[in-house]
Amino acid sequence: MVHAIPPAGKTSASAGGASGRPEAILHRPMLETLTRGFTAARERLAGVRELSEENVEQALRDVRLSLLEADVDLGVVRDFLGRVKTRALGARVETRTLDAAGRTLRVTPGQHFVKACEDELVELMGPVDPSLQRDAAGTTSVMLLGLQGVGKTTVAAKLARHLQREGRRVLLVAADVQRPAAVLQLQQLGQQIGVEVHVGAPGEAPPAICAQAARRAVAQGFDAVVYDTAGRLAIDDELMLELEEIDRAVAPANRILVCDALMGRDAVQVARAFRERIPLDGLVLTKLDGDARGGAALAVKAVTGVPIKFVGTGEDVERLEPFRPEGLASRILGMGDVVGLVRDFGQVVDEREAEEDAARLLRGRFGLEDLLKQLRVIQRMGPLREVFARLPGIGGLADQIDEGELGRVEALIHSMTPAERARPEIIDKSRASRIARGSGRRSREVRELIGRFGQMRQMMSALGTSGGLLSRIPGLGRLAPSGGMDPSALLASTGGAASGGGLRDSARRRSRQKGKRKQARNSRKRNRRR
Ligand SMILES: Nc1nc2c(ncn2[C@@H]2O[C@H](COP(=O)(O)OP(=O)(O)OP(=O)(O)O)[C@@H](O)[C@H]2O)c(=O)[nH]1
Ligand SMILES: [Mg+2]
Repeated sequence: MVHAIPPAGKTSASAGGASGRPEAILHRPMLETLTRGFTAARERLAGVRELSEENVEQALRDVRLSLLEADVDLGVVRDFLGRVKTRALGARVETRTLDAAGRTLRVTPGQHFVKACEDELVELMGPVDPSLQRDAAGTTSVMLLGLQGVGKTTVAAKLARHLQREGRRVLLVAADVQRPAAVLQLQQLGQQIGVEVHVGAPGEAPPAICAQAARRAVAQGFDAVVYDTAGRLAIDDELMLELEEIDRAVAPANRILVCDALMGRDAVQVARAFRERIPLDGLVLTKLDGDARGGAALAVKAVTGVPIKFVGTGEDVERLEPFRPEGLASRILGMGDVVGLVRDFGQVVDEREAEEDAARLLRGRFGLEDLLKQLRVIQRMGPLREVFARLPGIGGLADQIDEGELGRVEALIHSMTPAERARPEIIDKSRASRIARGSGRRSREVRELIGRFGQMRQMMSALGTSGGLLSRIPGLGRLAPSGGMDPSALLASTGGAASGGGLRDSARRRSRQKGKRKQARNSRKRNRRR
């Protein structure tokens, strides 16, 4: 039996979307279609005094359109909308609530609707347990299966990296002998992350290769084994038989299906078809960075009962995230994924160093060298555009980020001497033109950078612990003085982020206020003299 399922993955042309340009993939924030629908619904309810059958219906129409456009399974859409409606209209809307500090907060009907959507989205996609099981011998064995080109081999390496981070000794197994280059691909990835790759003898069949690898793992003390199997364009008997044989040969503790987000609704069909032959423990949804629709993420659990355990968000071996329905739900709702962001931040930032930065900033000694370090931390968290997309309230700005600007700022700082980096105020006209020459930029850009940095530094020391982009992230309060430095403000000249103007405005406002205070002091003095 052959299911008529279109080839997925490498045929990514469809992801170019309306513009049809393949590079457009990189410039479209993840799940854009869904976010657009929910944002429209939220805006529609922004001014209403209470939720009624009528205005909720209208808002749900926006949501419905985006769900269908995102290729979410029809039955799931109908069900989901019904549940949101019941939840939104069902309970009496409490318009007042207390926050943690005991202050009264007002909840608008629009917010109540968003909360209903959020709860239902989480319910739809969860519950999720991203942990991987161990077999009787204590080995975390993972068999990866899926159609051709969905990212199995990449996921094999990503999972190996993930397990390696947990302190495990991992063996990767090249069980794809279909594609001549497949073994080499896995070997290269293994080498990149420092993980051993088991390769079969010429002509050896995949089940035999896997069985041999399982024995080797026991004999040589590997406590995690990841089997990378072959894919096919469509689900056929030959593929299934081979997978069943491997399954019998090694009895893996985890049978993980890999699907890519580009498959849309087909991912659900594929998961169903695989599950009929092999009991699946979970799913990895890849290329979530490349698809603006992402409908598969919403529907697959509801239809097949197979939970998503991880999502892949890029080609790099580090781009694998444990799936968190709450995070995805708030991202879809245009509210950012703060928890995920904080987790990533924790992975790349050295706490002690951050605290030292904070102390230096408070003493007013934060230089361009420190800024450079901060820019690098942010870069390590992934493309700046993605970092922004996950911040609450400003996710929409992500599209305007110019990654190149970050590089230009770096180039400028690199051309400065250590003294200039520490005290940018010493950079006069002739130093500026030397720096410009060294970095291939213009003098004007050097002066602009120094000007903006000066304003930022002044603001940060005046404000002490608040104000910046990163300081608004709950949990980063401790790092606020250094994290609070808002590198995006430096990108203001190209429209990189909206905060540049805000910073300039408030600097101007503060200086006006200072002037007024001085005037008042002088006039008090004059009065006293009289
Ligand atoms: N953008 C993006 N690309 C990915 C992701 N995962 C994999 N890829 C890319 O997708 C392509 C196919 O990945 P593979 O890992 O070779 O897929 P496969 O399922 O092993 O392919 P076959 O072995 O031929 O069936 C490669 O170019 C990967 O770099 C992801 O999460 N995001
Ligand atoms: Mg492969």
